[in-house]
Amino acid sequence: MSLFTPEQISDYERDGYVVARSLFTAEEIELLGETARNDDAMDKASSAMDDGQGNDVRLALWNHPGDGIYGMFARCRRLVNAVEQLLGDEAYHYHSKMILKDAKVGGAWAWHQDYGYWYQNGVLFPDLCSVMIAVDEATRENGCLQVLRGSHKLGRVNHVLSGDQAGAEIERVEEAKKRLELVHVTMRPGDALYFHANLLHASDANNSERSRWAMICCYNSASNDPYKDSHHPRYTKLHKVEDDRVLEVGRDDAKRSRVAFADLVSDDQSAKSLSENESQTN
Ligand SMILES: O=C(O)CCC(=O)C(=O)O
Repeated sequence: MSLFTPEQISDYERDGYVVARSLFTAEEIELLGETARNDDAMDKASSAMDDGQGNDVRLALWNHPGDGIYGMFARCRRLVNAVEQLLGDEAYHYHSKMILKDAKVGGAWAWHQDYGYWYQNGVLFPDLCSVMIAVDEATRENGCLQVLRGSHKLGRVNHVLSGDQAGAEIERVEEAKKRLELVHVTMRPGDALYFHANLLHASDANNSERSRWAMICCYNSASNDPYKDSHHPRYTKLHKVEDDRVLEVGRDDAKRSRVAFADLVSDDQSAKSLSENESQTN
């Protein structure tokens, strides 16, 4: 089944993103949120990175989608078929992550392109797409994602390390802001934002009383297999599942979580390789 209309595909090509409203039902998204909030392994695996503004951003990441509820979201036909429409190619799972942006303390994300990181991993083309699934409602108050509409057309902008995060060069971002519209992407639980790997995006800290958790599933094109090994997988066939597996697995306590979380401190070399590159040139 193809999800997006030709108009939505044109929107994605022009803007670098498109939102699929209510991609997941209230029951599906509640099961996802409940599993994640009770997932001790996720909590332990989650790492806090300094946002450089006095708060921490917390996230947990896993490379292979698995057979639990996280995997059913990342592998279900309604979501993946739409990614393949946008990529114009077979998609494979590059990794997924949960952004645990807690009430009052959840940190800000600097302006960046995902490809600013992934370029370091031997990925030649920016032919990747991320899908941000709102677990909680995302509003301006709790730090929803912000995007610069059309910024995927800038190509890859240099990224530099600031605190624990890599951000796009600030001068370019400021100039891009003068020419491109800044959009706050507010979302209801179950909405999904599909966005291009070169889209500039950021978010503010969460100073509100309400958490803003979101799961982001990232896909690479099969034809864009990285030319070298990194901490994210090279081409690995993605086995799609029928859409009703989300609920079936979600309702079965014994089957819910079950993914191998990455050790972000030792495994995530993208930011580290940026700092190494910088010191080489300095
Ligand atoms: O959840 C957010 O606010 C931003 C997350 C993000 O940009 C990322 O994981 O690359």
